[in-house]
Amino acid sequence: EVLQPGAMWFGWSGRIAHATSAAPYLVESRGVTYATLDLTKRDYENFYVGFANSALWPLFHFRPVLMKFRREEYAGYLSVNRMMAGALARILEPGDIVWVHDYHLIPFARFLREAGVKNRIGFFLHIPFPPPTLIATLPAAKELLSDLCAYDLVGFQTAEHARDFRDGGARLLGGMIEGETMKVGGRRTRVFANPIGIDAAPFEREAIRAAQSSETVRLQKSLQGRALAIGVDRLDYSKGLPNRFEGYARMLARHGEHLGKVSFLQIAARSREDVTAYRDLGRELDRLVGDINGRFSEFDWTPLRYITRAAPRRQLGGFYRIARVGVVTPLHDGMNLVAKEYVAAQNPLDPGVLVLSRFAGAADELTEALLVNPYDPDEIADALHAALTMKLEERRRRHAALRTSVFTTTASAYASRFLAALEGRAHPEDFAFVDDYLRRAATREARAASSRRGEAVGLLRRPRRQS
Ligand code: ADQ
Repeated sequence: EVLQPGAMWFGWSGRIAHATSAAPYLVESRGVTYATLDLTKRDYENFYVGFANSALWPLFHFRPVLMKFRREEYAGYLSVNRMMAGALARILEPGDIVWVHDYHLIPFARFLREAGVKNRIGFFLHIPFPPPTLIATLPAAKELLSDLCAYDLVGFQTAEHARDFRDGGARLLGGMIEGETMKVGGRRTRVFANPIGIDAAPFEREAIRAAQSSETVRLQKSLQGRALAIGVDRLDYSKGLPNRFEGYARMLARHGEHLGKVSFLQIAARSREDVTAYRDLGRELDRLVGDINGRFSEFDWTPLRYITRAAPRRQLGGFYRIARVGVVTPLHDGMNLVAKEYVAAQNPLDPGVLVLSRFAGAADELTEALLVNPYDPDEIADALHAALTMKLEERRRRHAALRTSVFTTTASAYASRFLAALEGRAHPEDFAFVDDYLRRAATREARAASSRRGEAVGLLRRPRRQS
């Protein structure tokens, strides 16, 4: 993919160094500048492991009990944001548009403003936003809400997240709401819902190709005619894996006709292992998988195949395509792109069935999936049974509706809508650039490519148009 010259990617390098970089390390590739900064171990622990992933992540996923707030970690979060904003401010040019991504960088615009930056700055939150009573439990709630108001535009995955943010601003900061605009202390911020999507057509093409690959053929052979159910997630407590497995076990116990007739493949890439809650989850799942397989296995059948490594992206499409059921049951999720990828990968003539949590952002659009409350393992069990026994005609009807949605709200639709809102107009010539950018920003695999730890925090400087 050819990026448009003039674009810049700016963010953490994913590396830990003895000293925080004074200036970004610059690499040019095909006219695109990658500007990255190293963090010290202490910065990494306070900013990334600490405040971002042990306070914000659990709270924003409705798990206040898992939230660990420590003032020194919040101070580290602010200081990394200040340092990164200062480094960007020194290389920004007047016409640049700045698009900041995700919860690691909420105060970024405040520090850019303090450094005198007058450019348009937008922010997109990839994860859910908690309602006012929940965000109020965070000791830094008011400060973070007001930091979001330093942006010109704030985007959320769903209308509900956008509304919860506006309600929080009104209740905690006394903000005035006029339609999509929130006014706090003389500043106006537009707040809107802009669901993220995937590059649906290329993903579909890749899936068709991958279905013929040696890996997919091997998987197919190993099934020996059994139906495949598939789950693909990061190993994260927001993804609801224990309830998913329990739901599957209940389905097997209750509907004996599926014994020996279905294989569940769960690919769960280990993630954030520096955070205690993730290690605890790993152990809980090891035990649960052992229980289920011990209880139901036959000498020639394993009901649950469990892999704790990431699968190469080019394989996944083929696996999705041959899976009769796609199981996506997070307890809470900003969007969940796996749900969309599963839909895009299906054969429209003989499609599989998507079982989807009501509390994934994707449920707003993918209403023809089998929607479940992921807190109820029996509801998951019922949906799995319904999916495995669904007639072709109903599978086709549901898939056609899901497919239309996935092919409409694509990655480029998302990006062009955000940029149009940020600038007040659209520039179709930038979309190719943006597509590629999104692959970097929004897909886990791409984050892994740009960062040793599988996650980068980044922002975008839009290409200047040659007029
Ligand atoms: P994530 O929590 O990482 O992202 P998700 O959107 O489901 O969640 O996945 C991102 C990508 O990673 C997908 O392209 C998926 O295929 C890939 N992936 C996930 N598990 C994998 C595995 N085990 N092996 C290989 N690839 C895997 C955050 C938010 C989401 C939001 C996205 C984008 O938490 O709610 O949808 O950002 O905004």
